[in-house]
Amino acid sequence: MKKIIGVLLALFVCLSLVGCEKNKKQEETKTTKQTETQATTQEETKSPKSDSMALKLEGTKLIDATGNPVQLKGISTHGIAWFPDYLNQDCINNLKDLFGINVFRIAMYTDEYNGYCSGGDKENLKQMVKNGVEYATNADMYVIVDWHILNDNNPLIHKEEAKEFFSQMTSEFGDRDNILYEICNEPNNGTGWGDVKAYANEIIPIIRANDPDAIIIVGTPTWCQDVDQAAADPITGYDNIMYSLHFYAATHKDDLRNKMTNAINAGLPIFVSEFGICDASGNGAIDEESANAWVSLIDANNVSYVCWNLSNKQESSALINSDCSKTSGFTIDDLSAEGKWLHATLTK
Ligand code: IDC
Repeated sequence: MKKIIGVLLALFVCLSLVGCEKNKKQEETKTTKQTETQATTQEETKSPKSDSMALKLEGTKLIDATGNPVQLKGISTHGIAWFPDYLNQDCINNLKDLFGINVFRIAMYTDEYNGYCSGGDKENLKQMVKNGVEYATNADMYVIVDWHILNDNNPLIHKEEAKEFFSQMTSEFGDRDNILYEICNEPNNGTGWGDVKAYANEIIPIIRANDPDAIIIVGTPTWCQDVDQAAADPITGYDNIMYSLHFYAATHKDDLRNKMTNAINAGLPIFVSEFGICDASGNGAIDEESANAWVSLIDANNVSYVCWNLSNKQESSALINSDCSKTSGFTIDDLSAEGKWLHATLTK
């Protein structure tokens, strides 16, 4: 008898345990379902992504789908081949929270260290760009895919690779509205606007075949200072084309600021897709006075701007202190002098 009672008791305990486990599982499913529903409801109350993030140009100004002016403010990676580890979701979320930025630029060098056209692993570089785009998209941010020419001073040098690259990127991302394509970082060393324009006229149709309306940013001669040349002879036949002006505040002052004003007055849509507040080498002393003069002018014209660079390299344009090896979770204390200036500027 005792034996039978023992067996029954054990059976009872077993059954109750199974029951508990089942309830727990049901609870878990419920919670997951609730989270999914919450996410869907939030998605539904937001207008669909294509409507909420699409950008277009009205004259020289960027506007959103409802016609409101948009100013993008953000951070550029250093070359992703040098500093791949900053391309991670936590990092992008962290930069968005800390600096309040809404755009992230992915700089893929074409001709420097392990560059796309100079012996780098093309597939791996493309994958990094794609990952960066996904992270920025997950964070509801805009993202610039930057074909970062520099050593290769004329974009025509690697035109064929550029065609193939932008064709692939746009076939992947052509239906997204948060992506901007920067087709050549900085033409330099005597490359004239004629060559840049010829290049642009070949790359733009390739992008447009897959993405009819993305903002396309075209570099200008002399490391993106000669916006006057583009203003005198802009690209025609396409909408949503912008022109980049780059400045390094300790080197470029009133002369370049005046050039920017004149080009805007002449009707050229300008995008400052890269700037630093040190000198043009990316190093040297920072010049906050000149930097602040730039920001006043930029804000007054609602121009978008992106700061160089996300790294802890020992150079003054690096935003992270060189002794900080984190790749996310930054606080103000981890920032360099330029990083602290950017933080103060973007959060005031
Ligand atoms: C610099 C980096 C530096 C790197 C170098 C490679 O800051 O660490 O060794 O490129 O050539 C630009 C360029 C940008 C430069 C930056 C500073 O777009 O690639 O980055 N700069 O020199 N234009 C003006 C300045």
